[in-house]
This record gives sequence, C-alpha cells and structure tokens, in this order.
Amino acid sequence: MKRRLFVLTVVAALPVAALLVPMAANAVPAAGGGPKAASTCAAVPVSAPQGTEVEKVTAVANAGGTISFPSAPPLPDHPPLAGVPAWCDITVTVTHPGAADKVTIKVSLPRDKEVWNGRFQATGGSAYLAGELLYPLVAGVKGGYATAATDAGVGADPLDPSSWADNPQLVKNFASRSMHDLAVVGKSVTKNFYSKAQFWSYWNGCSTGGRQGYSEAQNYPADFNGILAKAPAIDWTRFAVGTAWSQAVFNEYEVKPSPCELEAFNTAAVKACDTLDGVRDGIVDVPQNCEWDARELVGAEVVCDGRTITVTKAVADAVTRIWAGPKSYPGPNKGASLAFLATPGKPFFVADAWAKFFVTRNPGYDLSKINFKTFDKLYAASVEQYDAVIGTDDADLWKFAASGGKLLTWHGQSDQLIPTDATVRYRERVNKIFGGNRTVDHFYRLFLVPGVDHCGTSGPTISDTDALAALTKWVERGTEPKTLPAAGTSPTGVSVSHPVCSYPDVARWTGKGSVTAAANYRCVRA
Ligand SMILES: [Ca+2]
Repeated sequence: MKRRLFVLTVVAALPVAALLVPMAANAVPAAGGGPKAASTCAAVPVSAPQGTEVEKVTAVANAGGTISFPSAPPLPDHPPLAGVPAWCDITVTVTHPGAADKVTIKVSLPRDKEVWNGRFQATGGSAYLAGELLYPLVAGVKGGYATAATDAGVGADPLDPSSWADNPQLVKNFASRSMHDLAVVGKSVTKNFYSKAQFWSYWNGCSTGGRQGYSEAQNYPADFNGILAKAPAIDWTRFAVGTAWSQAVFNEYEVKPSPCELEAFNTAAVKACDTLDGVRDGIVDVPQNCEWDARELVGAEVVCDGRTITVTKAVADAVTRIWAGPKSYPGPNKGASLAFLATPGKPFFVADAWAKFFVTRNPGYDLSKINFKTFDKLYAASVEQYDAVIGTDDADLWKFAASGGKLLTWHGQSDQLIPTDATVRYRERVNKIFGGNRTVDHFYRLFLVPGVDHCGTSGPTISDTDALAALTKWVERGTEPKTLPAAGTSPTGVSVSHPVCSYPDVARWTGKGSVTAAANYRCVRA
C-alpha cells in the first residue's frame, strides 16, 4: 500500500515536471579551436522592435567550468554542467510604452569568439512560463551558442498566471510580443558583442516553447532561420479547454475511475496493438490505427491498491469518449497515460488556471464540475475571447516559407498532456493551403515519435543534439531531414533504437536483422 501510494505521488507530480522540461541546447560543435583573447564583457548598444523601449543593459562576466544550478521548484532540478566555457551574460530590460511592463531578456554569450559557433539560439518556456533565464542559457553556451530567453514580464511561475491574466498587455507579451522582442534584442546583442553582422538564428522550445516557435513562424516569419518546436501547445484556446474534456465525461457518465483502473485500458490497448508494427516492444508505432475497443475490458478484474475492481460498461464508455475527445479537439492517443488529463475531480492544471483566470475571470470557478453543456460553453468562450490573441493556429505559413525559414517539429505519440493529433490536425491544415506534403516538406517537417511522452521525458526519444543538428543541416546546407534517430527505453523496459520518419510516413522494420539497427527500417506510409 505504501509503495503504491509513493508511486502515485510521483506520478501525480509529473505533469508539472513534464511541462517544464529544460531545453538543453548543446548540439552542434563549435567551428573554432583553441583559446583566444576573450571579448570584453560589457553592455553593448541594443536595438529593439518599434514599440519596445530599452530601459537598461547590464553585463556580468562568468568564468565557466562546472556550473551548478540552484533548486527552483516547481521547475525540475538541473544537474551541474561541466566544461562550460567562460561566458558573458548581457541582461536587457525593456518596456512597452503604455503597458507599464518590465520585461527581462537575458543573452548568454561565449566570451571567446572562436568558441562561439556562429549561431544565435532563443529558448522557450513551459506552461505559463515564457522562458527560463539560467539553465537553458548555460547549456546553450556549452554548445557554443549565443543563447537567450525572456520572462515576457510575466514573472517566473509556470503554474500560476493569476498575477497577469487580467492584464491584456502582459497577455500579449506572453502570447506573441515577447518572442519577437527576444529575437530582435537577442540578435542585436549577439551582433554587437561579436561585431559580426551575419550569423544563423534558431528557436528551440517544447510545449509552451513549441507554441512560441509556431507563433514566430506565423507572426514574425523572418525572425529565425530555423525553428525547433517540439510537442507544441498550438491552437491554445482549444488545447487549454479541450484538455479538461475528461471532467465533463466523468460527470456525464457518473464514474470516478482511479488512475490505476484507467491505465488498465492503456495496457490492454497497447498489448492488443503492439505487434501491428511487427515488433513486440510495448510500443504501438501508429496508435491512431489501433482499433482496440475499450468495451473489451468490461467485466475484467483489475487489482488496484490491493482491491479488485470489475470494469463496468460506464467506465469503458467514458474512456472511449475521452480517447475520442470533444467534437473539435482530439483526445490523447491510446497508450498515453491518462493520469494527467483524466483524473476525476482534478482538472489538468493548465486548463484549470485558464478557465479560472482567463476565460471566466472567476478564481472560484470549479472546472471539475463541468458537464457537456458547460464544457461547450467554456470552449466557445475561450475561442471567442482569445483565439486572435494566443490561438497560434494560423496555418498560412506562406510568409515563413517565402523567407526561407525551416520549421522542424517532433511530437511523441504517447504525449499525455498535449494530444499528438492536435499537431497532426494543424499540419493537415497547412497541407491543404499549400497543396500537400510534397510542398510543405520543403519548409516544415513533422516527426511523430512512437512511444514517447510529453517533451520526451520517457520513451525512445529524439535528442536535442540530433534534432538541432538536422535543423542546422537543413538551414545552412539545404539538406531536408527525412528521418531522425530515436533511442531509449520502451514502457515495457525494452531498449529501443530506430529511425523516425517524416510525416506522414512511419518507420517499419523490414522483418530481417536487429530491430535496433536503423538500416533494418524502411519509411512507409502509415
Ligand atoms: Ca510494437
């Protein structure tokens, strides 16, 4: 009993950590060699977009070496980074006249120009956080990047947006403006620090950071040469209510299944569909094609916390509805943990804060009490009030494509927080505008990663090193990424290594040779 409770506590703590994945940025090796005279670490002249005023610029020199990071809950702890070169932090405070805001933009730059890899990288945030101002910057510096992040003027609490939700200027910062400021200011600092006018610029973010990357492609298409936007929280106004769908389902079906009982449905679905892809590894490579019916579990006995539960038809029907999602937003894939978006009486924290502080502006609003009717009302209100502000669902990427930008996205097929099909749906809308995959693939590549959860905290994932290397080759040498390598441990403990194919293809084992050798896979249409 105690052990079980411990496990559930850890699982319950995961949604926060999962949304707050550090965006480590150490990837492409520096072009230069040995130590050279360090650049002077001092304030530099800074340009900002029209409507943004620079208030203050400060510089702090750092010696490098092994860098430790203080614990800053609820963000996950970061391990120390060794071998960090000496760097300079240039912090720029900006404001938007009339907004009475104070936005911090921090740029961390390797002091030695020869250590700098000639690239600027802006990093994104998580949940209601616009960016982390320490770890990702140092990780980027270690990789040779001039690396930047912003707090958007909304503070540093990823869980609680109540202090800024009712301020339209700060919402605008969080939604779109701060990323453009970050791009313009960050590139200006980089240019003046190294006295170099031309260099490559990249975005790197997951979850909220992924949405921020799409916001840049949609709203400021010339800001970045390459955008790495992982598990993106795009179509935000639907995401932030659609992820509360399970609460309405539980109330309508009058059921309160435990996380353990709900996971029994995933276990059964994965078991039934595992070998559709030819490899028994606890991963269904295309869960969208898994036709296992939740009603097959009706009458089955599940042991949870030492108690035997007989699965009822009402619970099975509820699970079917949760997987299906509401009318206009997808549900999570079969195999994605339901402990996060589907705990009876405990709404997903992003949706909870969104409903309370943004849509209803009623901190007492109880999202756990919704039914189908009130869900529809809340959903419509979210879209109506905020789609133009933070929707990030504009599929017309013509300007981004015309500017030569490259957008690379991967999304785990077992994402338990942002349904994978939300990204697929957006991609299909882009395809429709541009006439299909063949055209879109020249500027936008999507990779659906089998068995991987939100931002790749578990499962055989694609590393940032590999994703950034592929994006860099695409941007700087014109090599379109057709596959990306994924490696890690499957949910059943199997060591997995396989390529991931560019959407809509999937990697299929040829049936011969090792299942962990990329050469034994072919990209086929799912
Ligand atoms: Ca399999």
